Amino acid sequence: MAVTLRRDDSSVSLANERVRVRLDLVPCRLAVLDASGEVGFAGARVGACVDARPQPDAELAGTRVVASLVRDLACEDEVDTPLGRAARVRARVALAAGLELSLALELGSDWPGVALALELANTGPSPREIAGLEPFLWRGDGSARLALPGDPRALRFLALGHQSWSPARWLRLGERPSAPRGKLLRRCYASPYAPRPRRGRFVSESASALGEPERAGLALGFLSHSRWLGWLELLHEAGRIHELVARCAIEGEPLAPGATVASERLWLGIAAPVEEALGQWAERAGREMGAPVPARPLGGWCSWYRFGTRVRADDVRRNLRALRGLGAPVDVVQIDDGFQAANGDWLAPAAGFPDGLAPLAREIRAEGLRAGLWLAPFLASPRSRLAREHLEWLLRGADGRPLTALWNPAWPGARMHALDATHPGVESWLESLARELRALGFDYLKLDFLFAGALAGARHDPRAGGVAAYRRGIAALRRGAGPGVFLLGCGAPLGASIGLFEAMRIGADVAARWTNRAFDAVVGVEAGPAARNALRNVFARAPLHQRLWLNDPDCALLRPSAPSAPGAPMSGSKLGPAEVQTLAASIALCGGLVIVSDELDELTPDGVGWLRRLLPGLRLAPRTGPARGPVPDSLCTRFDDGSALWLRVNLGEKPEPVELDPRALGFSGPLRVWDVLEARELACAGGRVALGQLAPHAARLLRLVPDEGRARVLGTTLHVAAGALETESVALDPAGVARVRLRLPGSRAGEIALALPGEPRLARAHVSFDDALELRLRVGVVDRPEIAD
Ligand code: 9PG
Repeated sequence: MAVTLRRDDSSVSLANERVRVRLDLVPCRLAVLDASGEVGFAGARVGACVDARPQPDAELAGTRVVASLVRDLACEDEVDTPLGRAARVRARVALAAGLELSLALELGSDWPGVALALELANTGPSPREIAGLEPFLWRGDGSARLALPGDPRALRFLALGHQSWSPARWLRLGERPSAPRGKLLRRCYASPYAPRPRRGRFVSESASALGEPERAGLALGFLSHSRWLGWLELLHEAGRIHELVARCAIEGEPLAPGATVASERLWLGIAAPVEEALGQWAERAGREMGAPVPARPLGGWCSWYRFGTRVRADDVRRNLRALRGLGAPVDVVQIDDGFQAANGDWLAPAAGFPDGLAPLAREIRAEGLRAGLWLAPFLASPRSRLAREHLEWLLRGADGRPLTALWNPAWPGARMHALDATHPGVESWLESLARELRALGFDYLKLDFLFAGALAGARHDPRAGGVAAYRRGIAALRRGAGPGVFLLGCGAPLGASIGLFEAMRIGADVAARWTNRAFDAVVGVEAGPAARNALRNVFARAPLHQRLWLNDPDCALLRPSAPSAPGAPMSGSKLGPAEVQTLAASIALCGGLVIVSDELDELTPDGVGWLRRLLPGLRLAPRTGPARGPVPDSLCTRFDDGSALWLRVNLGEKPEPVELDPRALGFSGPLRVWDVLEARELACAGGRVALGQLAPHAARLLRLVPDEGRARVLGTTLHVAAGALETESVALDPAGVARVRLRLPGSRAGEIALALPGEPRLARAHVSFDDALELRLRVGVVDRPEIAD
């Protein structure tokens, strides 16, 4: 199916089987609707905010001008675009005296939406200040229309959150959105130019979704993130939406006569259901920005959540040894914050690392593992040599003094400055720093507090904005680290990071506690280190996995509940067994990194069992269930063998009734269901199954296997996948002997349960093997034996 391009005196339209795009010429108005005409919008405009600079934390200042008449049109049936072959319409549009826009719309044959590019030209005689560009400006006036099926009161707006730790939530209209308190906290958790959210004004960074849960809705998001920060704003009152806008803040110098500035490219799509919107956008943004997504996730160990800044070389050594004894497939051992003399002086070791980092990196690599190191490359303590010797490298505020990027009481002096990566000295320093770390043996870098690299401020290169500076800095680190390095972003501005990282932290820090209300209250958003805060983002941002990077849900904490040991502040745990299990199962279904952060020798056999079952990671991206609450409460991963893993959690404080609806998960025929956490089969006739009440903070994890009348592994206790990863083949011969081939890296011991055709009972066996096993199991003569070939 191709794209149909039509043009008449008053409009031009592009259509495929899924969407219809119409651009009215007098005045310039855009409509994108699905094939039925029931989902989408009409009457959207494009515009700009001019004759002012963008101001931190404020609405875009200046004069708002919107496109009026479309002048020249150029239509092309097939062109190459960053998203593939597409039809394209280009238009020149009058904006205001001395300013002109050019607009491009691209639609591919099977795209569920359109890509929009906007460029502003200064056609006047003098330089002009441009505060921002507005590639999508929908206002509920005149003939403008938002078409969204369902009950308008049930609409939700996905607020994605600026950086890794910022909350991502599906907001109800009328709800008061949370916002960080005060300037310094906003600097950390929100993007510099997006306005402060309040009742009636929702803000989402980079991308968003709008619609009623489980119904079709809109997917909106910036596809490119090369230079400018972009966000979406929704204004509403008394249940009515009156404005929905996509904006980019344009930093840097005034636009010279004859010069042009482009907005970041925007995606405007229709998602059915609206829960698919985030994945729809992310898939395209990842493609546009060339996201280097590895084929396989990593598993490993991290020092932070057990040792904090007091980590010592011996702590790492001991756990490295314990990992060897475990025989589980791990890839990386990562040293976190605490090894450095000061933030900025990354190559000068702290007292706990008397021999420096090189011997430790060597020991880790001698085990065949990646050696991982944390660092916050854009931060510098005022006490560091780096800041003292290179004042000119620091990002400055409007007053010309080095800006305070952050206040973290865990560090000596607490106050941190940010580096300006547009300074050539910083750029080459970052490159040589990464080169030296690689030379020490580190090939996995957890780059943290990255928001500091994209802050608003006065830079050495006045033409570069925060995003350009940030991307230059990360590029310098990657150049220095060389090929094969694995970069994990953390505390990172998500949009600006697309295309730069193998993996990305997508939520707040975990902690060995469920909530952290005191921290959340001080900060104003749910960003305090706590299992619940981390998990909410895992459920909200699950669709980013494999599309933008590997998601990092943060670490598994498998230690038993216990008070902290005296003098070891992060050693205990307040998590109960159900909470540990919910955290572990959610990390598994996330499909990305699986990193444990316990003292391994302190784990109980239960904890060790969980760790073995989490590794290797599942790899696949789950689908999220309906966003009925602040975040979806279920994830579902489909495997190539036709089976699925379905996780339902209760992140709330009241028991909730749980129901399994196989149809909603895409199963239509007969089904057998294995309860992974209880290691037993559940009765399921194929229809909905009531699963009783789910206690607060608890989880159900089920494996769904289509019953196709042949012998199959229904469940195992070898891995959370419960058979989906480890079953290579099952064959049943007429004599009633089942041949089962299992393959799973590591030392394994556990149970397998075989479902046999026409036989309600399971055949169970205890198995133990390293890496692979071929098992012959006498299961008796069965009704419809299969002939093994
Ligand atoms: C090391 C830690 C761990 C952790 C990171 C990050 O706002 N704050 O003061 C703040 C402090 C620490 C923090 C996040 C915020 O955690 O996510 O995994 O590496 O740094 O310091």
